[in-house]
Amino acid sequence: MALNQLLITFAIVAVVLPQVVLATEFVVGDNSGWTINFNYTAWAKDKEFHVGDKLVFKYPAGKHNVFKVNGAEFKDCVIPPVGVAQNTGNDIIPLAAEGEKWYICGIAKHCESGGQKLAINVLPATEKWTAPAPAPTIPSSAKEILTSRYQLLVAVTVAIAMILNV
Ligand SMILES: *[C@@H]1O[C@H](CO)[C@@H](O)[C@H](O)[C@H]1NC(C)=O
Ligand SMILES: [Cu+2]
Repeated sequence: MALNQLLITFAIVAVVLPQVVLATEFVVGDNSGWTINFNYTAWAKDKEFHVGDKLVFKYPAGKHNVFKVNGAEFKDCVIPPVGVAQNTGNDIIPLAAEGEKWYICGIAKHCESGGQKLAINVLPATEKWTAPAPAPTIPSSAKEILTSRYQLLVAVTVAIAMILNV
């Protein structure tokens, strides 16, 4: 009885886990966070952002903020007239739609002089693993690790089931 419950739990985890872990939270600037004199173009360059992922802007509250802007405002570091800043110091921005997104800091000349601006391109949502086979075109090494972890989990589940002869 308890054994069956364990196996059912494994099976549920094996199905649910990949869809959970494939939504990535990107801490903007990694350990540097959201700050001046950091090259966010270089930071974003080799990353793939997908619908369903999240950006997390981390900084000491009050020192910076985050405005979502359009391409022209990004280029000229202009704060949008009706824009509302995120300013908690731990601003989580879900990427809800595909396409180019632009973010700037609106404090002093951080954007203009400090280069505190981030442009990203958001790709369609990652394919669900419930599809017959994973798409062969997912290039990110992070996802390959996740895939192999998932395959490991499935293999372990199957092995346990076989050993226990259920
Ligand atoms: C930031 O990085 C990008 C991409 O690596 C590079 O093209 C650009 O010149 C860098 N900008 C500065 C200000 O260093
Ligand atoms: Cu700033």
